[in-house]
Amino acid sequence: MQGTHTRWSGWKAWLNAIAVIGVIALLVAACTSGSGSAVGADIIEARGLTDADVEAALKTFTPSGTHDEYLLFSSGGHGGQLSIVGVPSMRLLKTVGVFTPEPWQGWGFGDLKTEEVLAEGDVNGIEVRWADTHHPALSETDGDYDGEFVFINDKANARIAVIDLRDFETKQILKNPIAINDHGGTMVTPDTEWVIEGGQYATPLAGEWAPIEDYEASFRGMVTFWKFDRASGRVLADESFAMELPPYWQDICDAGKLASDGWVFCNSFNTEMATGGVEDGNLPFEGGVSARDNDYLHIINLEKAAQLAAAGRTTEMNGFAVMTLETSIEEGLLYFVPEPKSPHGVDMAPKGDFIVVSGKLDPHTTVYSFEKIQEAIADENWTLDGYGVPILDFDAVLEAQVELGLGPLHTQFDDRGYAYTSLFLDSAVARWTLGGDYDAPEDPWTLVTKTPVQYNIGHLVTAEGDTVSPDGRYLVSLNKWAIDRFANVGPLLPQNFQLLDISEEGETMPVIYDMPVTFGEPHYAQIIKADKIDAWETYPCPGNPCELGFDPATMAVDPDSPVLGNERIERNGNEVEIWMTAIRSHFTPEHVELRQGDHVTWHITNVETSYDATHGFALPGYNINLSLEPGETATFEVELVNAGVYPYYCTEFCSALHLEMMGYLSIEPTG
Ligand code: CUK
Ligand code: CUA
Repeated sequence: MQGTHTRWSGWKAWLNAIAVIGVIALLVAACTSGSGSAVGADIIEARGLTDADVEAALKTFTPSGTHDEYLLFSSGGHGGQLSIVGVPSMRLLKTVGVFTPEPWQGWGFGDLKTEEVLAEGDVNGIEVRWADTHHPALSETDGDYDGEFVFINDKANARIAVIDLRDFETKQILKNPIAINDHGGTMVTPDTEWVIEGGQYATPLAGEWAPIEDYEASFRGMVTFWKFDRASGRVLADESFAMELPPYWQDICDAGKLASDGWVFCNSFNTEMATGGVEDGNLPFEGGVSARDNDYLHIINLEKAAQLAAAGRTTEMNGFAVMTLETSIEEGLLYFVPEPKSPHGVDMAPKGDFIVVSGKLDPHTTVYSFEKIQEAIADENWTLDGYGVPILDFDAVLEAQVELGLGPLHTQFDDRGYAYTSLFLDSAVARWTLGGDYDAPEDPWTLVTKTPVQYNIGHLVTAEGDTVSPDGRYLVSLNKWAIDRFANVGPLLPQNFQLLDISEEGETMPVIYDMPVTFGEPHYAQIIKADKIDAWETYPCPGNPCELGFDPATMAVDPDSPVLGNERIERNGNEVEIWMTAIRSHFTPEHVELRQGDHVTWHITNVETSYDATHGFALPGYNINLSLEPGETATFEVELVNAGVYPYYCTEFCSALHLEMMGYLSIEPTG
């Protein structure tokens, strides 16, 4: 089935290419024949477009009403959100509120269910309402995206979030109980049993304090495995565990698949254990951390670790199950392999056979064989590091090194045996061939071509490019700098997503679109076939006659939901409860007459069942702003500290009489 699908995609790419060439031929013919009436010829001339420009336009233009074939799920960077972009049109479709309040979605402005999720991310009683998101991870079944959930990490505060793709809303935020910050997250195992969150800058674990002079003894790295329960759509913290690691800076992780299913791979840096302090005459971090020629790829036997964790071979830190470094060494759960020159990025090839790591300061990318790693472990072909972790022999596990260019970082794959690596210093995307069983069109392990990108590429992503069956077709280069690409909008520039057409074999791999990115620095993104997403059009209305008032937090009808015809205000002393409905174009009730000092619990249901009939609810002066999607119920609580007359109103232009969709909250002064 998958094979047929891939071949058909290949054919479609061909047909598209033929269609594009056909249109260009027509345009050119029209031009040269001097027929002034040919569609486009005037425009091409007036705008000074080249053939390549016209081809790029034809490949990306998506006529009104037609939909993109792929969706890109992008990290929102230090905006703390997740954004969804159509591919190939590169139209921004949605930014989902995750760690940061988001007014359009009423995310974090009174709506209790949203406030509760955001509060799950509080850190030791401190409200943290932003995040530095790096790596989104779409849920997988058998190593392929299934379109059900997406996870994302917060590097700054060691948190992860769960977003349900039925309604594209964040359902859960988890603060890692033992870590201050993270980076190697989120990644998922092939059936999404585990969500991986690797650490970054080592600290004493569980929020403990130790002097920096005690770094080697008291600071530690970590990787956390969060158990995901698909049925409830939640991570189960009680069944999750972490592994204590040496105080190297774990960087990015990837899960094994197929041949390597059950294993996890994280690269690291600062195995020097540099502690900085340039102001005291010490080597600065940038020098100290990159002093050695090698750091260590961490190779973790997750399957065995999970069995031991379930059997209680963990200790508790801050109420969380942690497998000590001692246990991991004793049980053979952790191995290292040297990785050259400031490594960044670790990417598992589609068949689960090769692990690709790039050293930022090495022009080569290094490919390890999972099979050889297993042999080296079986043969005990290792030396020990300072903490007693076996370091496998580099030459014994090396499959290939491919010279690509300057500053290689991250790698993705396609369906033809090509790998694509970002070159930060070269500002380029390199296409090269995998060896082994991949049957690439050119010789194995060779650089095929490089396409310049603008500028300073970090991650790159191909369509389904980190799954067991990548699609190829499109590649998005996530560039850190835009410089001259867009009109000057002041000293803070957008970043630049560039779309590359990778459907042709060999050396042709053009940039066909530039998209300015204005939501923080996205690091990673994933591209999924759009038809895998089966999102709701409106919130469900179960039963017959059906019951409206769905609560996205419980994914069920709220038993307290207001019902048409039974809207009311009930008072019990200073406690007031309101059941309100919203429908085009009125709220019921329209007069809410209360007293200063009242404490109000206010429910509103949007009783619409039409696609896109969203209402908003804004209450001035009290920081209340809700988004009520069709069929949804929301509840907020408010303490009426200030008297006055407050017009509440709908914020979505929902009908011709939208402006009239309002009411008065009258708060009578007391004393
Ligand atoms: S990282 Cu930013 S370019 Cu967080 Cu995956 Cu490499
Ligand atoms: Cu409802 Cu405007």
